[in-house]
Amino acid sequence: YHFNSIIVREPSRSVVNGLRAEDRGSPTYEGVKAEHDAYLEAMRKAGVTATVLPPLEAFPDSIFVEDPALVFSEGAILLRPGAAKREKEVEEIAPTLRDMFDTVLDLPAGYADGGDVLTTPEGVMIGLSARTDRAGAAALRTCLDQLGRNSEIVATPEGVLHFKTDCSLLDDETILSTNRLARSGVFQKFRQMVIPEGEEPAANALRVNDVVFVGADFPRTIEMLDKAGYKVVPLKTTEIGKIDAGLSCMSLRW
Ligand code: CIR
Repeated sequence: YHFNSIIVREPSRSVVNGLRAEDRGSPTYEGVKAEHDAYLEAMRKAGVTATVLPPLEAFPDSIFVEDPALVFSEGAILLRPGAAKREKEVEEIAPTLRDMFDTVLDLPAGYADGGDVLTTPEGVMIGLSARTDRAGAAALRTCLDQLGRNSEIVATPEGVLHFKTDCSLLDDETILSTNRLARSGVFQKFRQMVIPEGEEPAANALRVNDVVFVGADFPRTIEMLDKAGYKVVPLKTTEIGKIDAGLSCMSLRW
């Protein structure tokens, strides 16, 4: 969670057509843009240098740069998103990553979304989901081996979009998790903080340097983290939440 650099992409007007599992109304472009602007400003305040990519009208979900690629200080991996509509986002971000990283690997098989990948000091956890299949997860492990990173394949709870929809890293030994994911036992090696019932989308928090970003709509989670001594910065995620997104998805960090 110590980062110097991030990549973000400005939302396109087409973001109102972003993918969603359940229709709870479309976000507005202005609303998403305001949330994105506030996110970028907060990230910069947390000490990172941002590369800001231009909007892509043809790809409504392309603001969520976390899904088509993975980045580490040792190199980047171009993934293959499991949603057909998002597959070509990889070609769009590839030139930037090739410019910025000496090593850029291609996922050799299967499908994997960056939203299913949680990097921890113990290793990289790859959650199987409707977007990340076994072939993709296994192929990703071979790429991670090449970068010298340990990894393991785990399960994402049924009906949850991404592994990281339900968890985030708070510090070297602590994971913030929904109860449904914590119960599966995947975080035995960690201290776990469990999201209060009813605030499940708060699990997609984001630790950047000394700050933990948390969705502003989740007061009980904010209070819990605050009491535990974390420096919490609430950020609005109401609009992007309508297209199943949270805080980690809007940047690539290294
Ligand atoms: C999608 O369904 O792909 C987008 N509407 C939301 C992606 C959120 N990404 C993430 O949590 N990493």
